[in-house]
Amino acid sequence: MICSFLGKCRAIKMFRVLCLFAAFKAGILLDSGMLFPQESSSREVKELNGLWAFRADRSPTRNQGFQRAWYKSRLAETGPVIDIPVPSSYNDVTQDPNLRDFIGWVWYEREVVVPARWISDGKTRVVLRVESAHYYSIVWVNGVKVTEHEGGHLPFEADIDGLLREDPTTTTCRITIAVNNTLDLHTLPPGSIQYMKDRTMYPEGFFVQNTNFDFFNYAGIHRSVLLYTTPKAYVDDITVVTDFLDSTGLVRYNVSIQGATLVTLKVTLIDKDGHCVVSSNDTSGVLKVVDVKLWWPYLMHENPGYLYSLEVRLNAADGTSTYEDVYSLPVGIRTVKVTKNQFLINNKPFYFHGVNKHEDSDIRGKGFDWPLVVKDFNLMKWLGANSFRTSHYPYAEEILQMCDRHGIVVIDESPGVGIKDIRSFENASLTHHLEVMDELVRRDKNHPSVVMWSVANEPAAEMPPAGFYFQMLIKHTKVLDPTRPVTFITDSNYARDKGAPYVDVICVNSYFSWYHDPGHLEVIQIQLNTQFENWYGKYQKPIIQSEYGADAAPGFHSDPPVMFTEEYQKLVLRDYHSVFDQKRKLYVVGELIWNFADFMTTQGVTRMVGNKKGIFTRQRQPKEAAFILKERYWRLANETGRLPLWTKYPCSH
Ligand code: BDP
Repeated sequence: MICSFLGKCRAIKMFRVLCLFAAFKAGILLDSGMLFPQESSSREVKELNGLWAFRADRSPTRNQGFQRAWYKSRLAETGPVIDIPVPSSYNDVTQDPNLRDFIGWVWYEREVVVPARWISDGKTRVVLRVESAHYYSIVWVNGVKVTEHEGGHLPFEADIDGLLREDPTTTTCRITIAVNNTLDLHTLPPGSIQYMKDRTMYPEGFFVQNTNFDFFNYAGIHRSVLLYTTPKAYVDDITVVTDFLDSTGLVRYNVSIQGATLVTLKVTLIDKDGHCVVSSNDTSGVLKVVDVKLWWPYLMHENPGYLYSLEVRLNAADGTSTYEDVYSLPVGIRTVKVTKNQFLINNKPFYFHGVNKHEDSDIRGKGFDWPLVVKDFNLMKWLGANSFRTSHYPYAEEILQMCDRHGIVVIDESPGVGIKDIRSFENASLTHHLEVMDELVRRDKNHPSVVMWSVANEPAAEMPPAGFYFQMLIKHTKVLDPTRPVTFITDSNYARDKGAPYVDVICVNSYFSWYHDPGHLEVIQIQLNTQFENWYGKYQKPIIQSEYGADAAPGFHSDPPVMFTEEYQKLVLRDYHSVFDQKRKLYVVGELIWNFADFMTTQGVTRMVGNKKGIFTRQRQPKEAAFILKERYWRLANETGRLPLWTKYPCSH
């Protein structure tokens, strides 16, 4: 009896391991890694944040910088420069209205002292990395072009030690980065430039950038720029996929190595207390973790966000030198699955009660800022939010690391927002969109907090090419990562949506009593009920209300409530919630408020200094709606989860 039971268990375990292998093989198609730069006994990191010299190319063609080769000498030698902080958007840090709305190339420059040993020992690889610059970037070191990159929200890098060694007498190097924020029909997000040629109406050279998304197109170097080192033989990438059976965790891993063929490797999984749990000497395999501590979301378990650390230690030698490289990857062991009406984490139903965010704040725009990140996490935890969506682009990797550690669940979204023009479904767009998904999955695949990929927000999914476009995009993403569900966020009619058949989870945005039937709160419940019944009736897939909400100018009050007051915002929420409460027992698996905080948009008659649908102001102070949501989210957590001990008194935290 026991034998056959154990045999069955082994067979199931074997089957699990085989599935893990299959999932994994596909996931390692990407040719090189993008491991987060990390200090270790073999690696150094030098952040280049602070003040950079800066000049916007205001020439009519925006091309003077290239014509006059501004990268060839110090920027200050070819014209006036100003101080601009990195990381930060450049738009809101000066008093110059033309720079706020500037479109075209801007030039950044910084001189850096490189430690002499990085160059002299001949064994060190030096990498220049830009965590994100919006939108198109070209990078020179000492006047020599080292890389270029399209896309504003993901990192790119270049090996520069060869170049530095060309002149070993000097340890100072000059880094020049030209960044262009112009969007066209094939960029992500798309946009178009419109020239106004009627001289009776517009001045000479007048043009505007048109976009179909609702946030300010902040530009510049938004995240850290850094130099980091690795030995010449190094750990280039690590991929982990996890599973568990009963109390045994399974960590399927693959390490890819560059710079050497003859290596010895030691891979060790270490628990939070620093104890070695299991180790191996193979570059790939499955580690079995006895008495596994699973990674759980915040408010689903009393010990959320449990992370092991996978230490990879490589030793290699060539004819002349020996190399050692060490990299430690945080690993959370958990599974994600979707049934026709549930979203399962570790085989338990998970209900998203969370927020949509933006990377946005006063002065910095989209610039990365630790105090802001920490404040936002504290607010999310105060609110009882267990999840957020990275609307409408990939966020800084440091934010995902925080999510891993705090157990905040993430829907990780590509910058595919505002795809409304039929030409943005052409091959050039699809090719770029596929590349962006490669870059996104390559960067974020190992984060346990990331439970779903979102390939786009509210594309014109009813247009004829949308079916093929999304089929390709979703298939490709599933090949890159077969372990996570894929979605795109829809706002269109369930009957005409050409992409919905391919997604795993239906994510719907709707704004009843706001964009439709403005002022009529009484339509919300009936229309929302119809929305859910239609989508579920047609597709039988779990549904997330991925956006809902209403603008409220903080401090505006009225009873009876009218639009734009805090009372109206609260009532919209109340009516949505009553339908969520009926449907979450059936097939609705989540609700994400639009938006966590007020945020800046392009100027227009429907936006009064930005979008005011935040439940917090842009300065992160609560509107009345925040308290409604807080009360609800803690109630949901009490019903569905297991709270950490300190949450007995949540108000004090
Ligand atoms: C949704 C969009 C979001 C907007 C929101 C709004 O996805 O980007 O900010 O509408 O209008 O449809 O507030």
